[in-house]
Amino acid sequence: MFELKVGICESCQLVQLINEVPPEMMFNSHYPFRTSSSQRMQQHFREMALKITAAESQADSAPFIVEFGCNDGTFLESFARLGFMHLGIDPASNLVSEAVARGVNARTGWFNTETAAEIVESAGPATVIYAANTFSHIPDLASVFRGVDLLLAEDGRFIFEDPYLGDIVTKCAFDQIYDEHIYYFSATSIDLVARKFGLKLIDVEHLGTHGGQLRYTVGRLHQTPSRSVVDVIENERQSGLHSVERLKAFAQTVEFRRVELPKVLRELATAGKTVAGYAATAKSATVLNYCGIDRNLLPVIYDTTPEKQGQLTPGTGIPIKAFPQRSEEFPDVYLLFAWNHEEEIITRESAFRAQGGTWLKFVPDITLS
Ligand code: JHZ
Repeated sequence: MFELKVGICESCQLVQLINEVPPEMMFNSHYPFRTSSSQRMQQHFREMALKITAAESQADSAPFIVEFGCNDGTFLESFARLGFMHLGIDPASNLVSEAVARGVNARTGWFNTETAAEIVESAGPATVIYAANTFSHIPDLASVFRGVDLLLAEDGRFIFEDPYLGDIVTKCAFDQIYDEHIYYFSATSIDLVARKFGLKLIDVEHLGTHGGQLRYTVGRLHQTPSRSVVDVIENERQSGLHSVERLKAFAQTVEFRRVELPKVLRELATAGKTVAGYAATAKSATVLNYCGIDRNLLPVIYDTTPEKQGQLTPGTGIPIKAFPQRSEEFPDVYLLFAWNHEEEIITRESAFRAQGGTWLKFVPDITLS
């Protein structure tokens, strides 16, 4: 049993889980999440690959792209097609096989100081090291930063994307807090931590993906940071993002959600409405367990992942099934756990709304629409 408790480090301002779940318990040959499960995310990674390709084509040195947490190869596939030198590394062997089947050069493993040393010795320095939704999942940040320092070319860039503490707090996206997400990064904390390893934040970009993320670019101390670094850090300071008062106020709003969401579900049941969960996301484990929502309040959750179908949600035992194919089987209300893919989902599910279906959302507020 692991307690899901969050704290902040007073010296580096890093918001983080207090208890760590050993990574091998989560990221192994049964890992079910696929980057390709969202069309919008596929497009996002193709666009990012194009951006990197354009920049790398202008550079003097031959490009070498290393991605850790390469998952099913969605991002690296573009580089494989172009014949760019690349390498993906991921502990989920099942997904590495899928990446290899896509033509990606990928291997099973963890990214750390040791593997970075091996890669630089066998293949030379990386011009870009990339990680999306991965760095915030690794407890040993020091080992990653030391690895980056060893592997990165002198003018190389370490680019990573992760949920932004600023969005989590302002949108009350408390479900981003779950076992896999050990860190909740901000520009301030990343710059402070990177500097301990002879690196620094040189660019930062706000993204709409996964409900609000930052794309951080870290480089060496001689590299010049862009204006956005100064602006975002100043904005975080002015808004008091890392202050204990601000974080306590966030915790209080989260407490309201804990009471309100099950209340809405009880009211819907009393009104005779059928409700089903939309997507058995990793995030939903926090919502269900924290708000005490079990199969009495939510009898089923639908999800596209074959490995999740036929299973029960952890701790709350709600059956996960494949989505209904016929409109007669639609529920009256869908509780949208994959709210971070709202646009993509609501567009695709237009038949549900056309039939009178209602979406129940809980981020940023609890709404029925
Ligand atoms: P989604 C995972 O979190 C885990 P999750 C991880 N820790 C992380 O950081 C993020 O991804 C990036 C289903 N689905 O993307 C498929 C549908 O059924 O919000 C998956 O089971 N229909 C690495 O799980 C799940 O949702 C759909 O239309 O919170 C993925 O949910 C879509 C788009 C998804 O991430």
